[in-house]
Amino acid sequence: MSVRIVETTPFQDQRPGTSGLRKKVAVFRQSHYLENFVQSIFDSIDAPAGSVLVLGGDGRYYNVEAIRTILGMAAANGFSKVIVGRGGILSTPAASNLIRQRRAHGGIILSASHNPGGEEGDFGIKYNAGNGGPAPEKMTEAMYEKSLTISKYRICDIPQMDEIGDMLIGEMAVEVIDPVSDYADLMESLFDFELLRDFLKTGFRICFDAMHAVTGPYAREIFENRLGARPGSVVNSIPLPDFGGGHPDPNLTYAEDLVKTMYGEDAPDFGAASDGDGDRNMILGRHFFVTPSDSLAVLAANAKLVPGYRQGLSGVARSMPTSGAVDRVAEALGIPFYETPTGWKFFGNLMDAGRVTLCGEESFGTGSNHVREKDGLWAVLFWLNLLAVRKISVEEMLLDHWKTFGRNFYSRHDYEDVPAQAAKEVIETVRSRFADLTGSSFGQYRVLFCDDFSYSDPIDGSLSRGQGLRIVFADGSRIVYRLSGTGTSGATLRLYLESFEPDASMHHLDAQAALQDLVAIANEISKLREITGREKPTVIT
Ligand code: VG1
Ligand code: CO
Repeated sequence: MSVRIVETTPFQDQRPGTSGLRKKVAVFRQSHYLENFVQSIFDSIDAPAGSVLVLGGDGRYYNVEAIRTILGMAAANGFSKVIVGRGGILSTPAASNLIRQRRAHGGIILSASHNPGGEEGDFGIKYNAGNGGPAPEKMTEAMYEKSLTISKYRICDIPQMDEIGDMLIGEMAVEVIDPVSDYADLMESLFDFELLRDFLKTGFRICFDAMHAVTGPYAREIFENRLGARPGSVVNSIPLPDFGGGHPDPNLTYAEDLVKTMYGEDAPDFGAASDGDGDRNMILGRHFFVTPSDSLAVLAANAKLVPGYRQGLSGVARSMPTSGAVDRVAEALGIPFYETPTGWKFFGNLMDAGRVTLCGEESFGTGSNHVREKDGLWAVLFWLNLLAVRKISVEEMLLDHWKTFGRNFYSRHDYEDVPAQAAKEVIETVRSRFADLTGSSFGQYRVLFCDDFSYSDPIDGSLSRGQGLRIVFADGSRIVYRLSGTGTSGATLRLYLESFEPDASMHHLDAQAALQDLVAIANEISKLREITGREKPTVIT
């Protein structure tokens, strides 16, 4: 099969965001758009001839077409083999696992994660390096630079076929694998499946909502086939190219069906959901919601009860906007704790260096060093394993945790699709007030310091600036303002709020009620309502 060299011209908008390049499907379908970016990846990663690549995606619209294009380009760029999930499917954590297990040079994951899919929806592409983790900023910037000067790309044409099977494209082998089995085996090696089987036989009822996204086949295999959960415990389990028209984002707003089930009469004991590409998780008990920041803290505090973590944790890390609940656990356990910018790519170095075992983000992301991505089903299994050992409800688990460590009330308010200029103005308004805010008071809250968070990676020394504006109060409460790096239309402004409550008699309070003063202060400082004209957030988590 001959290699074609195709002349092209650069696009100006191919800078990867928090997690890869995400755009509307229509943008990706412009001729040469995908090819330019893929060639920019290949030109940046220094893969020696004969390298192996992992390839798969979350099954959204355009997944299969993109896979065909990338296979042809991989063959033309000298890879010896591409390992592809059957039907083009690989969840993000499963892809991370495969890269590591098969010692691939890296992998390409096609996903826009929690963003809506379908022809009118979003598409995305990201590169993960040989450790299985998202390319670090240095590498994504190099890809962007290449994309600005690209003049040609290399591709082999491959024959039209209904389904991609094992084949040779020129000298390059395509190996099609079962996307589920290796991942399910990995889960079985970390958690006590025997205990879980018995636990589910006692009548403990679970509901897992795959949101018509990639985790459906994984969850059916793990919960129903391997653990014997009642058939029907996994709902919305068939991946659809448009996710059934929904927003595959596991939170109280978008996982509406599950929330209804878990807050309804005769609710199951445990509910969970995952996102488009399977790396996020939401945990619910009967009539009870677990904030992701608390979830991370609970897993860290109880990790030794689970086989894969019996030897203890080397350390923990959280993204800056994530609540400080896990910091308190780290302190009690006497283990190191790290605070990184938003995005899983910042955890990779810490995990590779053996500094941390568990990591988490407030955005429904939790994971460990078993792979180099956050992992939705892993978090769900971790929770189930803990509940099976401790034999208490989800709510009791949290009340007990707060009694020991105190409660970090926490919430994130998202203002989606705000005109970019207005979102920028809000951020600049806050920044311009830094000097006069420091030392001033708002009711009981005295401002200790304000800054624009920057992170110096303790392993490779790289510096990342401009990672979110923090206003930190003397009692440890915080307000954080940040612009999203995953949206595809307008800007999404995120407001993160946190306060600490040591008094157990206050722990039952609703987080929104507990945080209402901070919300008012956050609006006052930023003039968010006046500038954006928005009366309330689009999504509250
Ligand atoms: C969001 C979350 C961030 C997460 C990222 C990718 O980014 O806030 O914590 O790592 O999505 O998650 P941003 O820049 O929009 O705030 V996923 O599941 O979309 O890959
Ligand atoms: Co995701």
